[in-house]
Amino acid sequence: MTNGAPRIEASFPRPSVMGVVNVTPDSFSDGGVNFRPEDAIMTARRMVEEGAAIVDVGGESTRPGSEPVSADEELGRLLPVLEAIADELPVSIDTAKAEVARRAIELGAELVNDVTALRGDPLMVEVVAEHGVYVCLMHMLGEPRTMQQDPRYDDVVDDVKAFLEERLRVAVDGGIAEDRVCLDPGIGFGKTVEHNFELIRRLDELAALGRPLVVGLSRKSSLGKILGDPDARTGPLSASLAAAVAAYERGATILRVHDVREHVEALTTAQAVVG
Ligand code: HH2
Repeated sequence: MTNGAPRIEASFPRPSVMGVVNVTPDSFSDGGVNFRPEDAIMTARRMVEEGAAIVDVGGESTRPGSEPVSADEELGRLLPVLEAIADELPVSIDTAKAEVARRAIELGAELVNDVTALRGDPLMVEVVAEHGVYVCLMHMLGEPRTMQQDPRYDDVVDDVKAFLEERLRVAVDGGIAEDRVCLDPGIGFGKTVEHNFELIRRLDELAALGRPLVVGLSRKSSLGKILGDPDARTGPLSASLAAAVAAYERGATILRVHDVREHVEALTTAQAVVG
């Protein structure tokens, strides 16, 4: 991808679907399913056939309580997959490591999905700026190992908005064109069930930052919890679809999901109904 690529809004019209491909043994909802490269490659191709605008390929779980993996381990998982698909399909790389992002971009990835919003690796800003790729900056309170231990905010929406505004400024000051950037409230990353739903309810306040919003609610435990299981670790597809449609109606541009076909159908319908 070059600096002459279209604005992110042009590449991802509202609503667009980002399919999740976790090349990990331990992700919270699909851990192991796409751990073998051949399975990940097949899943990615199927997701694009089903209507995903991009597939988000990750080699490190960020589920609550997870431990980080080394860059070598992450690349060992990702390279066989990226070598097969990154040139053929629209690919996003889900990593906080500049070295992993750089290798993925060289193989054809067009978006860097950094759950640390450029805080995890001091070289990440430069890698994104230099290659002119898209970047998703996500809010997270704390770090995955401990983030769900009693998260607190003054006002969750105001706090997340201020954080995203600051990270957008860091990105732009570091040479990343603003029209390459999308923002994400980071559902489940240092947030209670009520925090997560308040962020969706008031998503228009985050949309006021003027950048496209990515929202990842798919299968997250808050959905299982509101359906009556206080110990839920995941949520069902039905709840994921309802939540994705609610987020779309409140301004989400890209919905990050595990079940692509169902979400494309639900969002196409929502778009036809609400315009
Ligand atoms: N959620 C997860 C991972 N990456 N990236 C963005 N931008 N937004 C999200 O909400 C988001 C994300 C967690 O989901 P998953 O990838 O399925 O699980 P794991 O982190 O356990 O691999």
